[in-house]
Amino acid sequence: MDPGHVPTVMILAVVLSLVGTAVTQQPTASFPEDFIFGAATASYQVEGAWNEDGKGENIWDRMLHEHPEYSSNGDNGDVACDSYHKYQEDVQMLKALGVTMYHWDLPQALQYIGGWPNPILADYFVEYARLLFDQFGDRVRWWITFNEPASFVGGYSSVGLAAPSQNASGIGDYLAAHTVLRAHARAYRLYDEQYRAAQNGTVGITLNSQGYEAATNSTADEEAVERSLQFQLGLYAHPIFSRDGDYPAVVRQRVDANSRAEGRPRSRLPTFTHDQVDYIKGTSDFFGINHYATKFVISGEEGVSPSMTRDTGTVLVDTQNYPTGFRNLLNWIAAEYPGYQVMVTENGLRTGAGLNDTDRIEYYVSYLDAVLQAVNTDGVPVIGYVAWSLMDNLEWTGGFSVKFGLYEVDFDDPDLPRTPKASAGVMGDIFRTKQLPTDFLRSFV
Ligand code: IFM
Repeated sequence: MDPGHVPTVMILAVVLSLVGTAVTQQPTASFPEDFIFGAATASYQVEGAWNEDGKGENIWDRMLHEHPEYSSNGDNGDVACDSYHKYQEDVQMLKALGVTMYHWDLPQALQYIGGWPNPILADYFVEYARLLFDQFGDRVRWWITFNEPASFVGGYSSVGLAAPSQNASGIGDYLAAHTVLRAHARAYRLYDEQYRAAQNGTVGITLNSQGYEAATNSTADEEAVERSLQFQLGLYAHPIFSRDGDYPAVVRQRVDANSRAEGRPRSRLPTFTHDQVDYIKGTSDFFGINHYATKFVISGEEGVSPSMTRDTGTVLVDTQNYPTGFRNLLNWIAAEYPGYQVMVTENGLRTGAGLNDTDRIEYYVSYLDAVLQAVNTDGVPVIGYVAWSLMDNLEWTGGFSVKFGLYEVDFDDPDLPRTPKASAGVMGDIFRTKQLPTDFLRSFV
């Protein structure tokens, strides 16, 4: 871990000071006065300066240098949005900022010893957390240990989709998840024991889940929805947020059974000791959730063997932007893990280029309406919402042609100028007024 290159904009959870034209639509729906709004980016996706100031190589540098064919147009994060140098300009787009500790860019040196499937990574992570608490804890109030473990453990289950591109499906991903849960808990406990009293911050984790809806009203497909949620979200959430801790029973039972059927001497899903179950339980001050779309599923089998997909026992029928699916997901989280405040740490729409991004505005307003209904009608304790993303950036192997930004970045211009899109104006208004311009509401399904 290289303190010399600890990024100024490695950022999540930022409160925006967005510029742009005010919207004139009649606001009719209000968020609570203390609701937190923000927009997010991540270090590898915006910073660039990949080998400057003593920064070491990470697993994404390595994968996209060795295999440019894995990403769209051979794009990589060597320069990205150059936020490492343009941070002052970027900070002008923000009012305040927090920090996510790990957003997928593991130092390559740690991948040489196996990466996240190696349990010793938890020791390295806790020392990294200590360094961040020491260096930034006097200014940072919100810490997120990991962003989307369910996404980045995918780097241990397939080739060419995510770094480090290791083909260990159904084994490496579970081992990585196991280490990440232990590493997260250690960072949280470290903060509790040595920093919280003086720094008075909040420490949590961000998980990610699509919505899941049954494609038919059969009991089998309803059960498939529950399995999808438990494998995607419960795998990480149950050990931390549930009353009993440990992996969800259905995950334990299915991976154990499949492992036996495959003739293995042990389950592909590792086991926590009783002490570890107790140690991990309760190690988050809030429930961070990233969400983008909803999947419609039926019961069945697909995917290679072994794999998490096959263990889940579901077949994907369709994926849609479906705000009601988000409202249902928020309700599921509140029912499954009562007592935790929920923070939406990413939500956004991928589009092509263009400043007049009406589809993004409709997406945001409709999804924010779903959040509002979850809060005001259903009583889900959502305390904040962070849009992905502040600016167009490197969408991992999707490259620079996938656009998520409220601000456009012109990647053809060596100066990489930032220009607000129409969505920046509308979202800036929502963030300032805490009211939704409901004229933009759209039913996506
Ligand atoms: O760009 C990613 C981000 O790094 C993690 N969450 C999903 C985003 C959009 O795909």
